[in-house]
Amino acid sequence: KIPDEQWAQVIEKDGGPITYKKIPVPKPRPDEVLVKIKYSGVCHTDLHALMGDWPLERKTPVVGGHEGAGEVVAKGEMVTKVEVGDYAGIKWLNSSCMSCTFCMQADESICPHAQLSGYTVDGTFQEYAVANAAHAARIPKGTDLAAIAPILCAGLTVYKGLKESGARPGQTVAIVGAGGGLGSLAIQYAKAMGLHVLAIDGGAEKGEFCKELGAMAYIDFTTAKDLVAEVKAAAGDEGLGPHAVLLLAPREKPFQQATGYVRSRGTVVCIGMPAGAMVSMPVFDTVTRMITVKGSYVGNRQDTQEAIDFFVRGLIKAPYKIVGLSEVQNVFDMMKESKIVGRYVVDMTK
Ligand code: 8ID
Ligand code: ZN
Ligand code: ZN
Repeated sequence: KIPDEQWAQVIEKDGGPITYKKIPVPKPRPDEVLVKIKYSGVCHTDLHALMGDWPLERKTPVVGGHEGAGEVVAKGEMVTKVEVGDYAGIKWLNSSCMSCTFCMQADESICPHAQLSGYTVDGTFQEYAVANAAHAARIPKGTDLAAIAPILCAGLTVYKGLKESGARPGQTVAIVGAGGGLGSLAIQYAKAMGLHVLAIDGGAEKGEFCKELGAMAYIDFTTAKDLVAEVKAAAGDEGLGPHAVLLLAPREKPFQQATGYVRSRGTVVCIGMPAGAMVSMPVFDTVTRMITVKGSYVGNRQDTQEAIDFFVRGLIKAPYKIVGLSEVQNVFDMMKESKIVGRYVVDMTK
């Protein structure tokens, strides 16, 4: 009952448009599962892949997508812990070597041999996709597959980023790009982790949205006269600033502002990846205010299961919109103009 051909969205040339076409259904290798994808989220990383704007080599042509949720329909002979019929998720980390020093410490996202869904290997914008069984996310039976799809990259990434920030319950985190895909989930995870949220994004609609999701304050970067001062003031505690900052926006400017408003001893976590951008900060302040600046890149298998567990417990409710697989380019067009509020998820049957 597994067909030979299927519909897919394929990146064929830098800059796009992405091509909706029929391609062969892949076969799982001995250590892989074949997942019938029901829904896939559309991440801004998919747009970077389409534009070819990162200094990281991409396969061409490549099927895009890396937030795929579905059901296992076949598996390789070495796969023992996953059964046909199980729900599974395919994420950015499609596989890693499992034997380098990073993999041995479960730091598989920095494995030099990692394979990336929708980038170095075919991803989840297709009806059937393969992933290494150990890296495929385990999703409990009965879970809403459309709602959980964005957890597989956006949710996992912001959950890991919040852990990396070291912010503790009761403290305040500023989320930059709070109205987007990662941002909307970051508000929800931060709230579930007992943090106060200061949301930063552009426009009134995203402001309403962030407050509905649980942000205590919203700062509009498009109208703020002195963004740094406004963020410090909104964080309370006599203007000391937020304890942590999650930089999620795919623009350079916030990466040059964050050390200005983060609290002394605070941590700035870089997650968004604007093309060609640099982080910059005054050495004097960084030293005398003891500021930490670090990067955070998706998460490992354990982080994945923890992020899913928050969702399954009903703690994470970020709105998303569903469109057909054939409409991925329309989603990219809206994303380029920062018009998306929350996340888009594509339905593989349409
Ligand atoms: O593991 C990782 N580090 C990881 C994982 C997943 C995604 C990194 N990413 C990267 C993506 O590649 C992308 O560069 O995170 C970035 C954001 O992804 P996204 O959340 O999927 O993008 P989005 O839905 O388009 O949201 C971006 C938001 O940023 C706002 C936009 O208005 C939008 O709501 N924004 C912009 I553009 N400029 C801003 C600014 N100056 C800003 N918000 C605040 N200040
Ligand atoms: Zn992603
Ligand atoms: Zn490795």
